[in-house]
Amino acid sequence: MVVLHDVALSPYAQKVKIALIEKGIDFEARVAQLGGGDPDLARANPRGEVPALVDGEVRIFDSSIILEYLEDKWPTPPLLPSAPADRARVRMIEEVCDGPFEAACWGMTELLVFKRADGAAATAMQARAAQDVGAICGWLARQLGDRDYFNGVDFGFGDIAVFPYLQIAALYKLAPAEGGPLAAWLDRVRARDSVRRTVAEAKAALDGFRAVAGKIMSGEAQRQYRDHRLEWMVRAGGLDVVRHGVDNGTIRFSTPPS
Ligand SMILES: N[C@@H](CCC(=O)N[C@@H](CS)C(=O)NCC(=O)O)C(=O)O
Repeated sequence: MVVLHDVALSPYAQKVKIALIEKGIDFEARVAQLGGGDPDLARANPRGEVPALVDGEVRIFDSSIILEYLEDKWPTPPLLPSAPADRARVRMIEEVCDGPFEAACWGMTELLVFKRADGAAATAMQARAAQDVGAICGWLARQLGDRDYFNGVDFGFGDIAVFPYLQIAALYKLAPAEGGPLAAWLDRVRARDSVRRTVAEAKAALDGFRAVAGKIMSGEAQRQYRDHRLEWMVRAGGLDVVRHGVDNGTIRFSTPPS
């Protein structure tokens, strides 16, 4: 059986879980310990990130690469559109969602849960996150156009790519605009079994996340600041947040695989 190294609140892991369920693939979700100290996860993914997928001898990291693998190995039902231009469109949506969209949502978590800044600095950074999410949602609404799904006629990777981030943005009350096309799309997608199960598992993991947050804030474990996230933090005015996190050992950077 396929094993998914999982953290239910991770948007990247959610993408893979929704795809596995949609494709009807039998899998075991194994809860990973982030921040080091999980040899199983380290074997599956030298970056120490979730998601990682183990299929017999095959070990794959990175949610986008895992989705492509699932589509290649289990093509039915297809979750990518068939026309080359549509496939490229969906992959571009995924690129924006996994990059700047995720980074702005993650920035809000750093501020609201991990209390990385306070006072005027925190207010300015939250405003920046809201501005970024608003701009990205405008772009997403144009991508959706008059389609029911980002993927096209049917639900697929285009939708899986957007859901985890729009869901977080909605929790933080940053988006989507009430009554708009993205809100209608979100309602449509939330009604799917794959999404309901993924959301229910994420809600059930909230207490565990608070415990991990406590460990990170006390310096027992570290949050990974990488690529888009790190860039967002610096761009949003959080250079001191990074400096402080490095000094007090609550932040780690990515390390090359060895
Ligand atoms: N590009 C990767 C990103 C995965 C990622 O950053 N996962 C986060 C959880 S949301 C993680 O495991 N971080 C490791 C850590 O915080 O120690 C993907 O698409 O799978």
